[in-house]
Amino acid sequence: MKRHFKVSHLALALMLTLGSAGPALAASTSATASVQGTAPVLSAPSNGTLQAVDFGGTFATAGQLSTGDTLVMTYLYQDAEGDADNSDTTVIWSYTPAGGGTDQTISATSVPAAVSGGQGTSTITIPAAALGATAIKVTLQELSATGDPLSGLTINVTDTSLNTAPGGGGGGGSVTPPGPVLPGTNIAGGIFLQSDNPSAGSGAIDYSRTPGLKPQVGKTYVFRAWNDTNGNGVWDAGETDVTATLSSIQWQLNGTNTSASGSSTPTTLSNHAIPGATTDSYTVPVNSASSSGATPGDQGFSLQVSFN
Ligand SMILES: [Ca+2]
Ligand SMILES: [Ca+2]
Repeated sequence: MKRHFKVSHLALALMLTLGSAGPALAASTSATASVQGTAPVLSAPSNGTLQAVDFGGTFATAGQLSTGDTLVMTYLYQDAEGDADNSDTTVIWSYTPAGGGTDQTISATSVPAAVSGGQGTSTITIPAAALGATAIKVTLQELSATGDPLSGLTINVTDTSLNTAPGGGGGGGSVTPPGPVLPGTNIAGGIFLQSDNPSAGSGAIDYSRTPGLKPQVGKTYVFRAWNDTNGNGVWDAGETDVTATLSSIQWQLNGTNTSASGSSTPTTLSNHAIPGATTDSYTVPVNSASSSGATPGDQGFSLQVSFN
């Protein structure tokens, strides 16, 4: 008890000392609640639509998205108090795989607006795994680095090729081409002898990249497409087989059959689609079963596969 009394006595002395040291204070109200500003607002630079963004990019095929394409999202950032942009940290790009399943995210490089009234951007490269996906999606939130409130609304774009809800909601005047996503520069295709059992890293000979190596009548060849991550045109170990996600395969005959025409008149074919040859394999037929229209059948022509 004695100790307790001593401390209280000391505290009282301090309070009296502090109180007498300052100037005489006027009367004061109680403090208000904390000062509040407003949430930041995002809009499309192209047309000023609120809670909307614009899209641009580089497209391997005009009018349709392809793997390897670069997509750039741009937004106008405005904050009445001058709080800095932090919306870039909320950006999530994704796609639904062609075969279904859960949405897959796409890594992005996002840059905030430098000032209120400036533009923020987010850039992606469409991955090979997005081949065949119907659409590219992106979400982001109006968010500032400081201020109260920090956040505004969430913008949900379910298809970067649309500029009106429902489905799109991008709202801006600038959109991307539509899906489904075509094979682009990072997808390679090759023609192999079926009995070579081609697979990633198998070293099986690619007849479409081996000049002078002639396919044989009666043999069965297979077409394979893969994610050519190192861009060398070779199906290396670890490069994913994407043949099954293609939307179409078409075997073709090409060229002039001079080497086989003999006493017949040479025939020239340009991307002649072989009827029914739309799967991943083709057995070169004898003359009577050939679609070439030439007397020596498929002999003398080149095989080629177009795919999407
Ligand atoms: Ca603010
Ligand atoms: Ca490769």
